[in-house]
Amino acid sequence: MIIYPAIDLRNGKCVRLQQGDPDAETVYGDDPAEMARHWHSQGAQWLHVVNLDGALDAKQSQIAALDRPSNIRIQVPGLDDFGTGSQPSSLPINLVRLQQIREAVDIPIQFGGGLRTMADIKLALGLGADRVVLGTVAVERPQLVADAVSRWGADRIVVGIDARDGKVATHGWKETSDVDAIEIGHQMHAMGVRRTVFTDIARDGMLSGVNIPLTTKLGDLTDLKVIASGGVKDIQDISQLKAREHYNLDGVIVGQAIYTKSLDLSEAIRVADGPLHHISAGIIPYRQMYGGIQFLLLYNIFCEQWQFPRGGASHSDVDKSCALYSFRAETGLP
Ligand code: AMZ
Repeated sequence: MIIYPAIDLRNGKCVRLQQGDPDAETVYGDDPAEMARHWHSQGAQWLHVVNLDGALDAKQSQIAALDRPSNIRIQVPGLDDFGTGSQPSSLPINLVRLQQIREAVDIPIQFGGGLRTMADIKLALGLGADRVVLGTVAVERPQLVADAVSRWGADRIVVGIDARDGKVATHGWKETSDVDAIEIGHQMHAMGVRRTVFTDIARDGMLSGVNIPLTTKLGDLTDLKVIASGGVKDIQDISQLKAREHYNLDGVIVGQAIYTKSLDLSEAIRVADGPLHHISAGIIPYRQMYGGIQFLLLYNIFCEQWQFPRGGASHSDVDKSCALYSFRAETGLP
């Protein structure tokens, strides 16, 4: 499991928001490249960088005060054919920060926020992002995500599923769609996506613990690799996620917890780097009864615990039919 220290950028500074609220901002520094060096020195293997101004659509105010005249072309490696043939004459400040972080550290960077077109994605990759996160556009123009995966591969394109009460939020979380988080996960997997960053908005920046049920459900049901985000407080959260890595958990984003020091990044990395926990049944006690097998203990995967079998209404009921009956009654599923 990979630990991703988060560097959220607003007006070029490192900030943390609470539940994504632009008015609940704490500034943690005005040199993101220095922050990147700091997390790298603590053992970070990846960085998660968010352009909050981009996500919040505040692009117009983000033009960097570059010390070059606007008629000079910006040199972005591999971007000679940027957009329609022209190149931007100045970069939003947070994209300048991305470039500076890229120059400061040699670990991979996951970058998201405000990427709404193929040209945006190309620019972010050209400026040094190794992988980009697409949120709003996955709801509004899912085909663009599929096209991006075809062009750059599923390792470089991930979908950001930011959920408020199970529904996907967009535009810097100012809007909530009626799209279900699990449903869009299925849709994205069908379109070739293989990894998602899943954020529970209510927990983001709140140090209130990770939404483990919904995070594991997403990985389990959709087969997407899930990077958990929102609510990490301390090493217990990392251990709890690590114990559920087999639900397709690929990593976890840590923000507020490492900035407020309720979590030590190097300790988190040590726990996350440990071997995969295997949950295996081992020996299941049973006995031969009424010509069939009676299990003495059964593992309930929904409650994640061993239980005594409930038994059937008649002697001829076997454990499997009892278990199916109970499952149908409890879940309402066929
Ligand atoms: O904090 C916020 N208000 C916020 C945030 N952190 N809004 C969006 N984002 C992040 C998402 C995702 O990584 O978690 O921005 C990215 C999605 O941006 P977009 O512009 O593609 O929806």
